[in-house]
Amino acid sequence: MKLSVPGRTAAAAVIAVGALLTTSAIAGAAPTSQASKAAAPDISVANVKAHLNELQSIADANGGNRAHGSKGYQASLDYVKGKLDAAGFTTSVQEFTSNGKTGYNLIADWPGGDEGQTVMLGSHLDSVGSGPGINDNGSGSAAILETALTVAKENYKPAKHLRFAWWGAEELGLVGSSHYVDKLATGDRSKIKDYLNFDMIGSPNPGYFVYDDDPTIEKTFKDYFAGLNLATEPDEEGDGRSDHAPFKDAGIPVGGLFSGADYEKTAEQAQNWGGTAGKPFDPCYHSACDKTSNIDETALDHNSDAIAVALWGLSA
Ligand code: DTR
Ligand code: ZN
Ligand code: ZN
Repeated sequence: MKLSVPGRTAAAAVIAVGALLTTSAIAGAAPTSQASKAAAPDISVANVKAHLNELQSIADANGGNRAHGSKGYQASLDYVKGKLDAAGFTTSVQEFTSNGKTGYNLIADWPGGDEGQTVMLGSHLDSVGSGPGINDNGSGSAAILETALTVAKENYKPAKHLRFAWWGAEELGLVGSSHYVDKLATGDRSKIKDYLNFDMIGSPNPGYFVYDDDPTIEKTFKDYFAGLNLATEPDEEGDGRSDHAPFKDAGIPVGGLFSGADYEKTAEQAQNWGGTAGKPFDPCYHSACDKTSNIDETALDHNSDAIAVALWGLSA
């Protein structure tokens, strides 16, 4: 169920101003107007990378991956949960079965806000079996973890309720996120006003793709990147290919960001974004080389900050 237009319009206005001020804040200028209270803080890319280093170490210590049903996945979930518990989130672990193995979703609620108007962010935490999955999808998982920790550090108290999720078994076919949506009580589906998905946001030959599903969420992100003078393209390849799909199928407004996978960057895209034309956005997609060296820091930084701008703007 969508918010009424006025609410959406107001949210869009707050977001646009917030994005402008946030960009200036990130650029160093001091925001000066009342609207600055709505401005999102910078997300520390150094902290996001520290989470990626931890996920890399976990994979290294557990057979080289963090796949569904593995000790590496369990250790990844334990790491994220420990950080959130320490920061004051209310966490829960949801079990499911896939391919004869037990899978786990991690759900974290930030206390407060109107639960009838929940803004939810999600990323899948599992990797494929062939590698550590640092871009796919440590990048999204680490970015929303650092965003959640920044919410706590800022003691952000928005009008709406904030929920974060780390999904299991996405690589087996969106299994964890589908299980979560299937188990939602019918009345609870309409309480989720926005679901934002982040799956691969640090690709080494990056593109800047914005999901073109819900127009308000899409505008949030496009305004932010416009403030950076960065062109974006709709994520047309991604329809149905990540954890936003079950939410969209349930009628929940969805959006998100993507920096590209195994298809090749065009000459025009290289003109706009830099990087190498004729090469994949992520040459290590689903491979053993998807390690911490497989991350473009600038893309990770911009996308992490965009996540915060959208969260602050949509939840005010
Ligand atoms: N399904 C994701 C990667 C992904 C998301 N959108 C696209 C579009 C085109 C190719 C891959 C993807 C995963 O592998 O986890
Ligand atoms: Zn994948
Ligand atoms: Zn993925």
